[in-house]
Order: sequence, then structure tokens, then C-alpha cells
Amino acid sequence: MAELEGLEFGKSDFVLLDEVTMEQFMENLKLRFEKGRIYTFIGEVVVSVNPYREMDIYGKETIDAYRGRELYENPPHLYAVSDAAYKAMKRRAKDTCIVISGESGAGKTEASKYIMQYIAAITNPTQRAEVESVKNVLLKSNCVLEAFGNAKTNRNDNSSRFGKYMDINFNFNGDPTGGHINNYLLEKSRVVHQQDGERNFHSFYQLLRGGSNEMLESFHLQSDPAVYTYTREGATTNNDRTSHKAVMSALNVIGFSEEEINSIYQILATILLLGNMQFECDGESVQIVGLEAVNHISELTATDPESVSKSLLYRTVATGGGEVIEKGHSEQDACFGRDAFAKALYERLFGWIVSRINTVIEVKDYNPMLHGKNTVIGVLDIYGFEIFDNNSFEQFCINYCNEKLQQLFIELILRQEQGEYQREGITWQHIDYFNNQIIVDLVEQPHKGIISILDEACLTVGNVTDTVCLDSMDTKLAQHPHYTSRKLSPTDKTMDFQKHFRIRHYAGDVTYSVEGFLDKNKDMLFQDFKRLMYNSANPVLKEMWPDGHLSITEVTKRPLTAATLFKNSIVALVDKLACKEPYYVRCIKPNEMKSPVLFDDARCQHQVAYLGLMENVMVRRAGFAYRQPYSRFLQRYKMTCEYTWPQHLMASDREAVETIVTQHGFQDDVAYGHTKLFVRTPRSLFTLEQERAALIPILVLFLQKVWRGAL
Ligand code: AOV
Ligand code: MG
Repeated sequence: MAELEGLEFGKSDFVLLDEVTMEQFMENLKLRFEKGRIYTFIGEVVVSVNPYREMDIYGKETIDAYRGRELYENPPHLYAVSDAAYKAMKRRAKDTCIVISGESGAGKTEASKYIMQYIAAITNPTQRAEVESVKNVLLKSNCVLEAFGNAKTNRNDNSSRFGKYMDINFNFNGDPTGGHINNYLLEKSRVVHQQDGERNFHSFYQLLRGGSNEMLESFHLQSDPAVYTYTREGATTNNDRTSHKAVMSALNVIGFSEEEINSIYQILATILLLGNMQFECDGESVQIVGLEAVNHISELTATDPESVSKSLLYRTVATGGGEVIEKGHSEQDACFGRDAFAKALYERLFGWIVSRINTVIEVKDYNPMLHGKNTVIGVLDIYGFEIFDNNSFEQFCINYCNEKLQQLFIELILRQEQGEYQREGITWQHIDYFNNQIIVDLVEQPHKGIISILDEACLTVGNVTDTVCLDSMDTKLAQHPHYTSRKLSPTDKTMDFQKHFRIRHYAGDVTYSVEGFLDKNKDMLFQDFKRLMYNSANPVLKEMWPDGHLSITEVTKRPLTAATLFKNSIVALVDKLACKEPYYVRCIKPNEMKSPVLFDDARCQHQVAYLGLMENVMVRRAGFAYRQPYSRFLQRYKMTCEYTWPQHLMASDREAVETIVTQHGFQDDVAYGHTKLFVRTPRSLFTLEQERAALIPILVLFLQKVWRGAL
């Protein structure tokens, strides 16, 4: 409980509020934001408000102030929670994780970078070269992943369009020995289409703006993004040029070879050229307009030009009789195939970059018998809850993921509290709060949930359209309290009767347009493209397409759908997090204008409500707002009691603590655990803190006199 700042900055821990009301909560949050105090605790949880300006609070001095200190010894900060996670890992050999949540633009990715920088700064004091190199790669990986996985959206200029969970491994010394990155569902539809005002992934603009003339020339590219269909919507910025340099240098530091780096950019160029490819029908068959692009693509992908055109114009199919035939595309199919190919190229490139980084950072030669337990700190930075004007399959997946994380938050915060009371032999008082399991079930329940209904529609042979699938959802889910069926609300003006359904998420209502859901869920890519890439003479490209060796007759098994794959990966992620000791950073976006001075009360209150922060405070206070090991309590407050200052003569620290508590008259407000003192209301502690603060100057004077020999 950090009461080290003056009260003019508000309460640094929400458990210290006089009363737990939304009004007081918001007043405190706003005051702190206005005073430049962007972090506030709820016990061990850090609530962060995006400052939208550079803050001078991340430098070396601040790092030194937090290093090795207890949570309540300093004002609230990301560093405090990072240090707590690090200490738990080092002292108690606990695997820990830091889960960062909040809506799009709330500051999650920035927070995750500060956390990693802090961990890098406090480890490896002896500067061992191999540890330094691991740290360097971990830090540099952010730059590369952001270039390829982030984009400008209408909510955030640098929005993460993929989820990232990074494990950092530590040896018994507490120094990083390696790590592993898991990435989740890259929003690949962005490669071929962006909403108004948004951009494609940064990497494209960085290449066009930052790539050298020779590079662009050899890739047959022009530097203006407006020339390319896939990048036409967004403009380049000066930032793109500097970022390109930084990304190139990061790729080098991580250990990508020149050939690999070149291949990465050749793939980006291929995608841009593909996007401009047009088809025309001469009455009988479909043709590619202008064969120059085909030659350029074949050169960039090290494939032969005939195979490139063939895979764009035909697909190989196996007939019922086992015969293999080539079927010409319609113009529409050719466009669909081209876009699917471009998206898949990018997705595989991204996946390959992540796995390539993983091979560099994976822990090598670790022998637990020799080196002790290998512990980890996991950092989760995943896309936040999204409500756009037009919400599609991607928002559906992203918001489902946020439901799962909210569910985990509820479980862990409760479980952690309960566990602590049990361990310490103290009775626990139950607090009720909204459990979003019902929404999680709506999405993921077998047979009845939305994902199952989508999958069923994708597996059905015949012409099942998005609207037919929506009919099925409406019928099956009409009664669900968190699903709004069109059939029950035909007069609702905000919902297009043909296309939309609505989910009441824990964070608010979101109306989804079902258009494109089935295609995105099926995520179909003709085998011909896979084979084309597998046959590339470029080993880097070939490596990304191992499944290309299958012939059409061998491709019998239906692949899992995109939604099911995503669900499985999120379930695995939640399992991974659940077995670690969790630390939380809850990010709040103060306004929609990216303004450093505007605190939009209604928007903030909404976030506080749906993040469950009020309940979080209540849980902390209901039982006991504050707990501390006896020895530590004694060290801090022994000066406030004549029987304990400077040394107590009692049988145990616990007895000494009992004496202090009784002398200050709040014995009815505490419980004595096996190793810790539990205090119900913060007010009691506040009295002690004030008394301590008043005594310190007297004590200093006293000590000065002793030193000078005046006493
Ligand atoms: P997000 O990760 O939560 O959104 P970011 O971390 O990208 O959000 O933050 C959005 C922007 O807010 C950044 O680009 C910075 O300009 C600013 N910002 C955030 N935190 C800080 C800070 N501590 N100090 C200064 N500026 C900050 V998303 O990835 O869209 O869900 O998918
Ligand atoms: Mg982000």
C-alpha cells in the first residue's frame, strides 16, 4: 500500500477509498490522471490510464528505486508489479505471469514493453555475454513483431493485430536464459482490405518508404503505396522510413541471415504485386490481364511463370471417381483465390518469423539437475476488446478472447484470495460479482454455441450462405439472454435485419455483421497455391509451406476451421496462465481523441465497470484489504509503540504486532494469520501511517543529536 505520495495526488491504492462507490473511484482516478499519476493499485493489481504523452517515469533512476523493493514501498508503477512477479519467480521459484488487459488503445503494448525493459534492466548484473545476447534478442523481437503484426486502426495508430504471449525463462540466478513467443490469430484479412481511415500492416509502408531504390527496383516496386490496391487506403509517414531501418537492424541482431531478410521482403513485394493482378473473361476462359506481373512474381518467389499463372487460373480437383482434373476459375473465383493466396502468404510469413525468433531464443543446454529449476515469467499482450462501426469475424474472435481472459481474472482473483485466507487459517467472506461464463458458453459450448453453429454451416455441403447460417443461430440462440436475434427485434433500426446479430458482451453490446463469417471461418486456400510455394527454389519460402507436398488426392481430411483453431489456442493459453501466479495490469483509455488532457468521465466509468474494478476493490476490502508478514509490519511500525521500539522483548513477532495493534485500538479490525497480519479497513493502517510520518522528523532530530554527542 503505497502512501508515499502526498494526498494531493489522490489515493494511490483504491482500497484506501473512504467508501467503495463508483463516484469515489472515478474521482480518485480522474484526480490522479490530472496530476500525472497514471498508475494506481488495487492491492497487487495495477490500474493504468493511458497518458498519451511521454512521461519521465521510466528511466534508470526509477528502475533503481523499484529494484528489489516491496510493492507498497513505492508509488504504484508497472515496475512495482514487474518486480513483484520477478521476486516471486526468483525467491519462491514460482512461475508467474503478467496479464495486461484493456480495450484497444488503452496502453497494453506500451506497458508490455516497459515491463520487458524493466526485467532486462534488473537482471544479469555481471553482464554475462550470453545473457546479454538473450535479453537483446527478446527486446528486439518487439520491433520486428510490431512491424509485421501491427497496423493503424481507427482506435489506435499502432494497434496489435495479433495476440502475443511471451514466456521469459530464467535460471537459478534469476537471469534470462531464453524465451518463447506464442502468437494468436493474426488479422490477415487486413492484407487485402482495410476499413476507411485504416492502414495495412506497417511492414508494407516501411518497405515502400524505407527500402532503398535498388531494393524496390529489384522487387519491381514503386515507392508510392497509392499504386497498390492493398495499400491504397493508407499513406506512408516519415516514421515508416526510420522504422524500416530499425527493423532491418533488429532482424540482423536477432540473427536472420541476409538470404532470409531478402526473402521476407520478396514475399511482401509478391503480395503487393498480387493485389494489382486483374482477371478478364474472353467469353470462354478467364485470363490474367498483363503477364508482366506473373513474370515478376515468379522471379520473386523462385517459381516458374507457367505454374504461377496456372495456379491463379485453375484449381485441381479430385472427382468422385478418383480422377484428377483441372478446373478453370470463374473471374470471381480467381479474385477470391488471389486474395486468399496473398493473405496466406502473409500469415505464413508472420508465423515463420515468430518461429525463427523462437529458435534463436529457445533455452538450450539447460540441465535442471545442474542448473536448478527453470522458471518463467509470462507476459500477455493481446488485442483488447473492440467495438467498431462494422464488426466482423475478427472482432468476434477478439472479443471472445477477452471474455475468456475476463473469466480467468475472476477465477484467479477469487482463487488467489481464497487460497491466501485458507493458508493463513482465516475465514473467507464471499463476494458476488457478474460471472461472464454465460457469454463464454454462448460462444464456445459444443453443439449449441456460435462457433459450433458456424462450423456446422461450413461443413454442410451445398450452398450455405452467411444468412442461412444466421437463421440457424437465430433459431438456436433466440432464448439466450446475451444474444439478440433479428427475429425477436425486427424493428430494431440499429440492426440490419438481413445480416446482423448482437452479443451482449461483458464490456458492452456488439453488433456483428455476419457477412464473410463463413468464408473467414472456412479459410480456404486452393492446394495449387500450396504446391506452387512448396516447389519454390527459395528454401526459405519452401520451408513455410510444408503441406504443399500433398497432392489433391491426399488432401482428404477437412482442416479445422479458423474459429475452432482460435478457440483451441485460447483454451491452451488460459490453461497456461492458470497454472502460474498471476499479476495484472488493467489499462484504461481516457478518451477517444488520443488527448493527454481529456478525461472522458463516461468512457472511463464504462471501462471501470466492465473491467470489474469496483468488485476487485470490494473483494480486497471485504475480507481484508491489507496483509503483511509480521516481521515486515513490525519493521515499519515498531516506532509507534514504546514496547516495540527500538527492539521488542516478546516471545514472537506476532505478539509484538498484537501489542502495537492493541495499543492503537484497532484489535477488532484485524485477524491474525499464521504468518501475516490481516487488516480489514485501510483506515486503521492509515492512522499508523500518519503517526509514523509525524514521528520520522522527531526521530531524525533525535538521531542527529545522538551522532553529535548532544545526548
Ligand atoms: P493497446 O496495445 O492497448 O491497443 P498501445 O499500447 O498501442 O495500446 O497504446 C496506444 C498508444 O497510446 C501508443 O502508441 C502511445 O502513443 C500511447 N501510450 C500508451 N501507453 C503509454 C505510456 N505509458 N506513455 C506514453 N504514451 C503511451 V490494441 O493493440 O489496439 O488493443 O489491438
Ligand atoms: Mg497492442
